Amino acid sequence: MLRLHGFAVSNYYNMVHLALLEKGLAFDTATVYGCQDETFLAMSPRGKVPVLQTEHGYISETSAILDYLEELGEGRPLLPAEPYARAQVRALVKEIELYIELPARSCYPEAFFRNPVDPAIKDKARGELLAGIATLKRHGRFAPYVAGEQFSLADLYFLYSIDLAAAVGQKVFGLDLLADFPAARALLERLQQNPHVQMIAAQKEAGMPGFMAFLKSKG
Ligand SMILES: N[C@@H](CCC(=O)N[C@@H](CS)C(=O)NCC(=O)O)C(=O)O
Repeated sequence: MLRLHGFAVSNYYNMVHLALLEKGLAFDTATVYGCQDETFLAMSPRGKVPVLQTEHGYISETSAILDYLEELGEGRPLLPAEPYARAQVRALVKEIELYIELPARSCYPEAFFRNPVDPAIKDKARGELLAGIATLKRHGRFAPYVAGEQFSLADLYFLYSIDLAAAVGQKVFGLDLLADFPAARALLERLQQNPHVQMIAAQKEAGMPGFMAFLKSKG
């Protein structure tokens, strides 16, 4: 059986968790925080979560895990059948990851842990975030899902990147990144009605004290 390693506060872990639930695959979970211990690096070469344990071995990197799950060909597909449409979903995934999640992440210390971020890094992140949101406005279809009529991998990245990016916009830059993006706000509301999304949100809340204790133990 598949085993998902990671922790419920991690947005990347939650992308894979939601994919497994939506696809209806059998799996269980094991709590582990990303770290540089040799034993964990043997599972995840860069020391990050999520990691998927399969009958063949471990897979790290969210997009590789999600592709693997699609290629198993079991359960509900989260990519369209047609190659051009698949490429559009993958492009949206990359755009959200590279141009929204990653610049927002560079400001997480200040937004969520009261840990000031270097002004030069913030400046760069602000410009990149604005360009990333503009990219999503241009490319996303929101009909009602990011890539069109079907829930897809792009919605996983959207759901678990946009909320954090919006919080960074608000807390670090005093910007409402979704102010003139009603389609994105409507999709967030729709996705939050999904029982699996609600379950993951409850697990995130329940996992917060353990994660904070882990951070404290690292000093
Ligand atoms: N590129 C990785 C990013 C995953 C990632 O950033 N995971 C974070 C948690 S959300 C992590 O493991 N951080 C722990 C660390 O860096 O020590 C992926 O796509 O899976």
